[in-house]
Amino acid sequence: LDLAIYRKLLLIRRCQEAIIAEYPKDEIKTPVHLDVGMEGISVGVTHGLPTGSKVFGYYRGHGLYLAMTGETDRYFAELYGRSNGTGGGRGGSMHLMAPERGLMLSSGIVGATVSAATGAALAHQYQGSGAVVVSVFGDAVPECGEFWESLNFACLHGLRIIFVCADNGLAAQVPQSQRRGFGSLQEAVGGFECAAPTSIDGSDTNAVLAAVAQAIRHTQEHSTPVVLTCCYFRYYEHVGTYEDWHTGYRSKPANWEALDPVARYEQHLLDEGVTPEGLAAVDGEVREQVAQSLRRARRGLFPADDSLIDGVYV
Ligand SMILES: Cc1ncc(C[n+]2csc(CCOP(=O)(O)OP(=O)(O)O)c2C)c(N)n1
Ligand SMILES: [Mg+2]
Repeated sequence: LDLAIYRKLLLIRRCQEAIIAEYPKDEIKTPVHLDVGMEGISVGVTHGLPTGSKVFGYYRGHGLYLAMTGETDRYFAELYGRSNGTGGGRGGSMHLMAPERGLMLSSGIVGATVSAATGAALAHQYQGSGAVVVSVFGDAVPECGEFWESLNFACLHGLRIIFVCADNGLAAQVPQSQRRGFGSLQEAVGGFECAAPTSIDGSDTNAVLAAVAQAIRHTQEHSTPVVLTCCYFRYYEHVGTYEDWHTGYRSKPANWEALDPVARYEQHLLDEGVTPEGLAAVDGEVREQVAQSLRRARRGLFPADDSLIDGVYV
């Protein structure tokens, strides 16, 4: 089981390393919001979900997609704008989704998927389903009215929903101190009828797994929402494939290594007795999968010209 988690973490990391290597060739036209550094959250919140659960993500969503599907053919096809991509080559990196695997929605509009997630939790309640909904969003979302309306509605109706704030402290280049009229999200939701345990180190995959397992139990037993904040460090610029230390709005932390969720999980496995060769074998498989999918994606067909306005409602 632990190796299955490792495989997911590594798949997310290796896919994004491939994007970073390929992007300068300008064949991938979609903007990319990389979530390197966030792997522990993407895997931790999706790994142990009960059957029938639904996840609503957002534009920084490579990890959620890869953790929930494990597939890379349609993923890379989408990034290369090919017709066999997850969105027929039209959605790009901000709209990776797989409804058939429970990843229902993604959007480039900040906050937009939170109310849809809340609606899905209401549908579950109507249907008498014990499944949970997970709404994953960035730390700018609690500055949007839509978040508070959704939270209010979910608390009022006792919905089984887990709100997960993937907190990197930044909205593009702007720190929370310049945006928020409140302190922490956990404190701010204190008056609502929901559970809001203290925030979690999102680069510690095991901590996220444990917190989400606890949140699932809580929302199922008490029929109240749970609000989790998972802190992590965004490695690259807000959008694009470069590091941006030189721009001056943030600096590289001293405890850099401790913030790497993949390295931390590797250490956990080594401590558990997994051999370095065992880890290398997983890495070899993942690298091969990524290389093959990349090759196939670049050979894929672009959408036909006469399909230009398919899916456009006028
Ligand atoms: C409604 C809306 N307002 C503004 C924007 C412009 N915008 C794009 S990303 C972003 C920052 C969001 O930050 P956060 O929610 O913390 O997510 P992160 O990018 O850090 O993962 C903003 C303001 C937008 N896309 N949608
Ligand atoms: Mg942020």
